[in-house]
Order: sequence, then structure tokens, then C-alpha cells
Amino acid sequence: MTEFIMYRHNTNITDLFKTQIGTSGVTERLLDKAAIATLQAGGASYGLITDAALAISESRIAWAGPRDEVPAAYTGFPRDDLEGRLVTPALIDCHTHLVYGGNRSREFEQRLEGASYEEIARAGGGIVSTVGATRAASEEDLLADALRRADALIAEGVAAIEIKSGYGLDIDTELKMLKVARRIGELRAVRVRTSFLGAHAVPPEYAGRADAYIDEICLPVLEAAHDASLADAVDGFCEGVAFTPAQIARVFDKAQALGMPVKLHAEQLSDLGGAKLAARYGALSADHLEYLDEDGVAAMAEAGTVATLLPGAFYTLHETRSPPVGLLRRHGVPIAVATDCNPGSSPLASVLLAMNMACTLFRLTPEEALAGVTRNAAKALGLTDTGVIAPGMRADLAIWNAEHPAELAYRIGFNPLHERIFAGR
Ligand code: DI6
Ligand code: FE
Repeated sequence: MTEFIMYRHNTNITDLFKTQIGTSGVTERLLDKAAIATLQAGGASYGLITDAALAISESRIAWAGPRDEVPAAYTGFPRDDLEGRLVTPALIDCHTHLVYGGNRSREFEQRLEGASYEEIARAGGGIVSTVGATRAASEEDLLADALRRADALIAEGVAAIEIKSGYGLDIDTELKMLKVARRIGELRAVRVRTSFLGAHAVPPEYAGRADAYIDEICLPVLEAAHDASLADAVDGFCEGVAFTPAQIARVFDKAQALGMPVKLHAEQLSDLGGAKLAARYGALSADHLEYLDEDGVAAMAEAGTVATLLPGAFYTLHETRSPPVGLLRRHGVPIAVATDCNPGSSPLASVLLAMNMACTLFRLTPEEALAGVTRNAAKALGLTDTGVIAPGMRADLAIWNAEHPAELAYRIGFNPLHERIFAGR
């Protein structure tokens, strides 16, 4: 708390944050005596290489393989004895709403006292209360709050985070959220991918006029965010309580015209055919998916759309219907796992816990959970230079106090990170 107050009252806030990145780092390094989970598909389970070494040159992985096969070019690199520790690709949280004002802990209490989500929303709670708090917050306050959540992820070995807008729902606040998201990527050694989520909820001033909101706010703000290079992708919430497939299609048409990739919150609480719609637009991912049917799964497989599962929201909302993991497997749809970090349905800032929940609640294997926060999470963000360990990939790595990769999903509330390497540092 002291730290938080210090942030808020420091006038030169940017300098204060900047000091935490650090500038030291070696550019050539041989990680020796390691177990390496490359996460490359198709070979050994986890792509595991035991008794392994990994060479880093500049910001890239130069080589990874058995210790007794280290090429001569790398044997002279400064050597780090990892004493048998596990190395994986750095983790990726491919679905978060971690920039927001206020919190909804009172709503949590109300739900436990018996109030329904709808009753809370009607009384001015729910997403709309976060919209109010986010509009009222200064950029610096939003940043200070969001950095604390980003730091929790980074401390678990996360090197890339997707961050959505969607709690502004007006031009100034949507752009303010996206700017804060970008600043996180400048102030911390983490890659940030932003998604414009103007179609998240209908703001109070447009109650009952969702189409007018899309026309007058959502589409113009999308264009403004694109023109200011503030958004890397476009997202929407396709649900009875949010927007119809026809309304989402109008947002996606605009995204397509601007050359931006799309993704969608689909089939979370009901089946509106959102995943199929997303697949039609070649979406990077469709997310949640508890109510997804086989047609939707087939459409996603055909389009190469990643299924991002969000067990934190399932858990928080006490849902009972699980996403169709068996169908996703059978159709070969890549599965990602993310926190959905948000103040309402998933106040979760732990990728490791999301992995554990994905296994225990959705019956993913620990290998699927780990692929879900590395290889497939990269795919869900359109990142082709990270998520697996292979020569030429970015040296974004996590070194764990663990012997076997199943340990990462197995423990609950324990962080075994030994060291995180970001772009070789
Ligand atoms: N799906 C969700 O579960 C959250 N947003 C979304 O599109 C809910 C966000 C909130 O309650 O604040
Ligand atoms: Fe979400």
C-alpha cells in the first residue's frame, strides 16, 4: 500500500517506473545443464529435451539441444549452470482486461449474499460501474493500478500480454485505456498487444440503442484508435447481454476495411454462433466458448482460429457448462489458456493458476495447459517469433525451479519462477 501511495504522489511518475526495467544484460549466453521444454509440436511430449543446453545470441535463441551436441560456435559463450532446472518459452497471457478503474469487491460480496449478476447490473453495478470508475480515473492512476497487475504476471515469467479496451465506451476513455496499455509495454520489459473492445457493453447514455452506439461511438473510435496506432486487433462481446452477431459483423467489417485482425468473446453464456462468425472473418481467436457447438468447432478448425479458454471466468461465475474440449481436440483446433484478468468475471492475475484451473475444471492435460500459455497463446496474438523454443525465435524464456513441466500446472498458489529472460536479457 505504501508503494501504491508513493506512485500516486510522485510527480515524475514515468521516471520512477522506468528505473524498474534496468539496462544491464549479456547478449551471449549458454544456458547449461537444463531440461528444456521447447513446446515444439509433433515430437516428444512438451518437446522435452533432458540434459540440454541453450545458446542465446543478442535477442534470439541461437541453438537448443542435448548438452553433448553444443556446436563449437557456442561452447565459448558465458555459461550459466542451471543445475537441472526447467526452461520453457516465456509465458503469454493472450486475453486480459487489466486496465480498468476501481474494483468490484462489493459486487462479489453481494453475489455471495444472493444477488444475481442481473440485479447488480440493474442497480448500476456490473460492467457499467467499472465504466464509470474508468472514465473518472486519470491516465496516471489507471497506469499505476494496471502496472501492479502486469507486474504480477511478469513475476510469473510472462513476457507478452494482450490488453483490451472496453471500459471506456466513449472516445476519450477508450483511447486513454489503449494509451495506458501501450505505456505498460514501454515501462516494463514485456510485449503488449492491444485489442480495441468498443463492442464490450452498451454504455448507460445509449441504453436501448445499441445500433446507434455502434454507429456513433464504436466505429469512429475504432478508426481513431487505428489511425493513432493504438490498437493491434479488434475484439467484441457477442452475447445476449452485449451485442448481436449482426452488430459484431459491422464492427468486423470496419476492422477488415482497416486491415486489422479480429477476435471475439463468443459462446460464454449462450450459443449465438459467435465462433462461426469470428471464423468467417479469419479471427485470430474465439474466446470463452462454453456453449460452442460442433459446427462452430469445425468452422474454427477450417479458419485456423485459436480457442482461448478462460477458466477464471468460469470459476468466478460458478458456471457449470465446460467448453467442448473433446471436440476441439478431435477437430485439431489449437487451444490457448488465459486469465481474462478483469474486475468483474475474472479478477485473476495469475497465468499459473489459470493453467491449473484449465486442467482441474476443463480437464486439459498439463501439456495442453502449457502449450495454451506459450505456443497457442502466441498464435492467438498473431505472434510468430515466440511461444516455442527454436533457433531464430526471440529469447523470451522462463527458467523454473522445477524438474518436469507438469509441475507448472500442478501447484496452486505457488510461483516456482527462477528467472525470466526477455529478448535475451
Ligand atoms: N466477458 C466477461 O466475462 C467480461 N467481459 C466479457 O466480455 C465481463 C467483464 C466485467 O464484468 O467487467
Ligand atoms: Fe474477456
